[in-house]
Amino acid sequence: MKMPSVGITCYASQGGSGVVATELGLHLSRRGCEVHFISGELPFRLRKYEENIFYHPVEMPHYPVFQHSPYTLSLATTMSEVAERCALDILHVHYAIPHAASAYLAQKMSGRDSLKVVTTLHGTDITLVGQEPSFFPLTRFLIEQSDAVTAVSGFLKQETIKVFGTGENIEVIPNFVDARVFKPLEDGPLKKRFAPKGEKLLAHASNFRKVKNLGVVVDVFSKVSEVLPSRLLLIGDGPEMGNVRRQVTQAGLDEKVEFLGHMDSLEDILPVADLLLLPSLHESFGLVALEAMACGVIPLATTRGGAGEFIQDGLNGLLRDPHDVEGMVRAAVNVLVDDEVRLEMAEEARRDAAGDFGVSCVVKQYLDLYDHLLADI
Ligand code: GMT
Repeated sequence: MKMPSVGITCYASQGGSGVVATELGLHLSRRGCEVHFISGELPFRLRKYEENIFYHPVEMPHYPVFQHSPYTLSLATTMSEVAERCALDILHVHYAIPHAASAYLAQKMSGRDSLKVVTTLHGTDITLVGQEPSFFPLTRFLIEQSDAVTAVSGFLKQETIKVFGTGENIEVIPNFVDARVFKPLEDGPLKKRFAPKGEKLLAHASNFRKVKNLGVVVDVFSKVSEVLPSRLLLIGDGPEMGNVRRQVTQAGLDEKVEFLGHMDSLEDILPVADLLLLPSLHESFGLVALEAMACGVIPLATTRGGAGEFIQDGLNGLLRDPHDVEGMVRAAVNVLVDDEVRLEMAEEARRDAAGDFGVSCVVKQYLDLYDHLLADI
């Protein structure tokens, strides 16, 4: 059977949707698909040569008449050129705005009905950006025009139907983690470096936007550290960083909090933690919580959104309302004081992450979707 040739477009900078798109491309290529990444910049996890992987940058002309260069149109042109030159079967775009619009144009320009467009909804493309009045009708149109739409959680599918009144056919394909890459770490020098006196390590990793509820991350840690010797690792960067730094200093936590900035290979650092804090105001999935689970790190995540579709509270992780600081502190302390409870939960977490949310299981769902679409031709 001929494996499909797939063009993948995503945001190249750090962020869950870019990670999922890139990892999907890499795993598809290892299964024999030709994968062509088409994006403004090289996706950050695509730094080394891999057979069957190609990268096509989007050229952006800069003319004085343009106040802003129209990326969406340049992307559409590159997509249609690559689709023709490389005989693509599928354009698979991650994050609806603006990628699904470019794919729609590219499909029309190619004039080929056999070129299919798959749109994967990730989160704020539906919950925030897509609902901006200036994007709302376009987002709905693109959902309806794509040959297939997937959402990373049942929550996101229901949100799409509720808000846009369309999307009954959306297929839920959850995010995934490569459990050979994200894996537990034996106690060793790295753990000693961050917890020299055997302190408990809490971590948070994100793009530091408001939705991540960083004030609560610091509040919860502050209270946990009053009860238990502990330290907090903050991984990532973004618009809320200034506020977080001020809050940490005002709370007198400078000695206990380490700012690690952007990290390309989260898998090197995440496993040193005992617990990951993700109290987002909403989170369509919360990929980092799944990655933590694969590392045997307990996720303490938000109840608002899709995290409850892979975290079972008290069994393989913890779920609390993002405003329930006291509840989060109690849950964190209960798990952290009892190594037996923590290790049992960590083992369960790793098993669940590597199973239904492991690479093989989820990549197969995408391949089945492609097969189904291409069988209709
Ligand atoms: O939608 C966003 O906020 C951006 C996006 C990203 O690129 O990080 O995050 C979303 O997609 C991730 C990958 O599917 C999910 O794990 C995140 O939960 C989701 N973010 C939100 O829903 C806030």
